[in-house]
Amino acid sequence: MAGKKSTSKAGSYWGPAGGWGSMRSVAEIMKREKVGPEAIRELTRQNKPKGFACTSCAWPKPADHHPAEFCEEGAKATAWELTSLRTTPEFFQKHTLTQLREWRDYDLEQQGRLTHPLRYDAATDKYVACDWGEAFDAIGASLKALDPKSVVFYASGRASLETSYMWALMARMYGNQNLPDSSNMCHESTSVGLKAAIGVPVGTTRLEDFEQCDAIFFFGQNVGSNSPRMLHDLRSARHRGCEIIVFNPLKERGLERFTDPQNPVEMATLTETRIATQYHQVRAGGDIAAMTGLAKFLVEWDDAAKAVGDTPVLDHEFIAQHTHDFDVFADHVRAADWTAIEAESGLTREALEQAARVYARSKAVLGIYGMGLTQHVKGVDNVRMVVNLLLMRGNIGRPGAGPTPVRGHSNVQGQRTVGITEKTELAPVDKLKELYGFDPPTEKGLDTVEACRGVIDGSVKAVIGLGGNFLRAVPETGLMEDAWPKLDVSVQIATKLNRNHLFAGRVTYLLPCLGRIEEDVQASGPQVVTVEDSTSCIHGSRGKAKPASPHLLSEPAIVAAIAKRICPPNDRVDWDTWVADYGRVRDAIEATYPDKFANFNQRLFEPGGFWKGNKASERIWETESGKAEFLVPSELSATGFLDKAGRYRLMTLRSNDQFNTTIYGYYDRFRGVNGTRDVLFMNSEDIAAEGLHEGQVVTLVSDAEDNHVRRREGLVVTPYSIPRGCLGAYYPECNVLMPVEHHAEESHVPAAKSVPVRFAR
Ligand SMILES: Nc1nc2c(c(=O)[nH]1)N[C@H]1C(S)=C(S)[C@@H](COP(=O)(O)OP(=O)(O)OC[C@H]3O[C@@H](n4cnc5c(=O)[nH]c(N)nc54)[C@H](O)[C@@H]3O)O[C@H]1N2
Ligand SMILES: Nc1nc2c(c(=O)[nH]1)N[C@H]1C(S)=C(S)[C@@H](COP(=O)(O)OP(=O)(O)OC[C@H]3O[C@@H](n4cnc5c(=O)[nH]c(N)nc54)[C@H](O)[C@@H]3O)O[C@H]1N2
Ligand SMILES: [Mo]
Repeated sequence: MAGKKSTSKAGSYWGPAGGWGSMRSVAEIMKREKVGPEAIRELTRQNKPKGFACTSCAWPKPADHHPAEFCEEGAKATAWELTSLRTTPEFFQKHTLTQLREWRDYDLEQQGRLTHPLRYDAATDKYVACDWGEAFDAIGASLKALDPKSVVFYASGRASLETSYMWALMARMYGNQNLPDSSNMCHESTSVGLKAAIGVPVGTTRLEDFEQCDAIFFFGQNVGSNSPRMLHDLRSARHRGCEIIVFNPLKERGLERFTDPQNPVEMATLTETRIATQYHQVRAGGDIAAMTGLAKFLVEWDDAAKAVGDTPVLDHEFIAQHTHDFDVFADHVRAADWTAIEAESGLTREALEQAARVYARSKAVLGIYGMGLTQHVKGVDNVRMVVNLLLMRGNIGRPGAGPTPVRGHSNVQGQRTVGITEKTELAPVDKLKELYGFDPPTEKGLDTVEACRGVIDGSVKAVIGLGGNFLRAVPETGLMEDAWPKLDVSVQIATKLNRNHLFAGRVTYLLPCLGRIEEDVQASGPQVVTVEDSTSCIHGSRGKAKPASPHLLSEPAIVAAIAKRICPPNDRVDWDTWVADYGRVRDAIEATYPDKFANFNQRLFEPGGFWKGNKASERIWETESGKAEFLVPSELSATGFLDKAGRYRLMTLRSNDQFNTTIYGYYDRFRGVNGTRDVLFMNSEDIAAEGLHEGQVVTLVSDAEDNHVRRREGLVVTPYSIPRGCLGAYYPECNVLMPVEHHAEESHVPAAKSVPVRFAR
């Protein structure tokens, strides 16, 4: 299964985000997935009250929705799930896992939906169909034979609140909280950073804040590809005159300009809205420096105003009443050195002054950010610098202002809300004890990085995956793939075949489940599930499509069946009743978290979702000091390593044609890359300095200086507008270059946006 020949011409796409390009792209995937009329009908129900919540990103679903409340990426996600293609037991009869490991991620998933539960047969190196009872009994028996401490329950952020609650409870009743989830690779830097700084682990803003802000500071998030529905909010904000100041090493099209595919006039006249009013191509890892520069201007202007009795630049009343340690922070930025700030950020003092001027004159500012901030060794400091900046002018807890992390998976925030966490302090230990009469474990569980370490060193004996593609998404994929076959138990609950499934342990099962768009009928009738979006609003979701196969079980049914076999009997936890009626799971969620989920079952379909509340947005600070905390970052660079000759900062990126490890296609339209993913984005001056040329095929090696050899061959040098010393390439194909120990210090998020690499000679 060789890849198509590259026709890459990076930077050659001139169209806006959205527009006709987006319509064409949707049409293509509909054709490729051979979807029927049902999928088209489902699209009209996407993100609407009584419809289903899109399985793509976590951007909020508005109360007054558009006629079509989906975007290019959402349509692709729907087509992907409702494909008419099937990966049947006959397929597995034809291919051994050894053969399939040569296939591309794209080709694996392109076989379509899994149809039958499968057991791995070592003798033939193939998956064979089995029945559900056999699978559950074998999984149950093998897990019961293990020390619970050696078992990991990984969750990808798509599973519903109901499934997630059951999943976390199962792990704790079984005897651990080894509950890593995709959030551990994603916004955990947010959860740790915001919690420490403002007392809540999530953003404080909501959709209506986009109607009230007069500036948006936008760091390291690629809206056009990863949360396109937000483009509507940005576009309206721009039309009101709101300024949008972008910090991103790459000129991302969605941040530059947008044509609304839902607006016939814009489409017909090719009208675009310019999104960014300032675009700063910061170096990868340079945001702490850039924000220090902004803060330095603000403090200096404020000092100057004070000296002559002018109107202050900072909100001193807010700072005095609501914050802690401002003086320490202010002294730190006063002392910061401009030469160092310019060198690390790659931005001039004049450029930073321009941005700071906008901040200083704006009454309400949103700080929006994504993986460009969280996935660094100093990812938590990055997040806290955004908070510092906002706090300086009271930009938290009032309309149009506040930190706005853009979450990834459609329910990743919700999973943490209902107990999927390895951290005891975040688990509802007392409530679980009170409700179910058992002693939940209090020993900290394994997060993703720790789980990887455990797989590599052999202390982890079993990994059970609720969705996702753990082995492909994690760092150090070389050592991880080598170590996986040593597992005693490897179980994956999934909708489509992916690379993780091609690595077997001693006992290995692949369990196919219903997707969220499909009808889920249980004893009490058709079921509804719920998800939480990036702004803490909770939405019901009703699947209506015909299931891909009659042999599929729902995620709650699979979790319950495993739980019944591995957890001690408990007459207060009736797994079967929960599966028969998910409303009973919601009752349990409400009982466990009464303040967030009051009247849960009555509020499933409130337009725009129901808001679970947020203390920081009311300026109630549940922090150590009882106030919002300023933080002095420990270093100016977020990378965690020193620059040196030959060393580059590699950013691993998503294209416009993928959802994480799911590769929809090979056309990264916005970046002008077609037919290949083996590209290496590089500054022309660096290309010349390295003695390379456009189109040359090169090998990158790890420059982590930890005595591990990590190589990625076959990357095509592609000149691109990117700061010197930085490289860009696609995730997950470059994860092999990421050391497992290269992660955010406090949150353990793998530092995927500044990986130290050099060219192999
Ligand atoms: N269609 C689609 N939608 C998705 C996903 C998908 O794969 N496809 N994934 C979902 C998930 S799980 C997540 S977490 C989100 C991810 O969405 P994003 O947060 O947008 O993540 P990335 O695409 O990895 O890259 C983020 C951006 O950060 C920039 N960047 C890299 N390094 C730095 C840096 O040091 N500083 C700054 N300022 N910028 C930097 C990159 O140029 C890129 O534009 O999207 C979600 N939505
Ligand atoms: N280098 C690098 N690595 C990264 C990142 C990066 O930017 N750079 N980003 C990180 C981030 S932010 C994240 S969130 C992770 C993503 O890591 P994961 O969440 O583990 O990966 P996904 O690719 O989203 O998982 C795709 C698989 O999920 C399964 N699936 C899809 N829908 C369903 C469903 O409804 N139910 C079930 N049970 N299974 C389903 C399908 O089998 C599909 O193959 O990757 C991380 N890894
Ligand atoms: Mo993510």
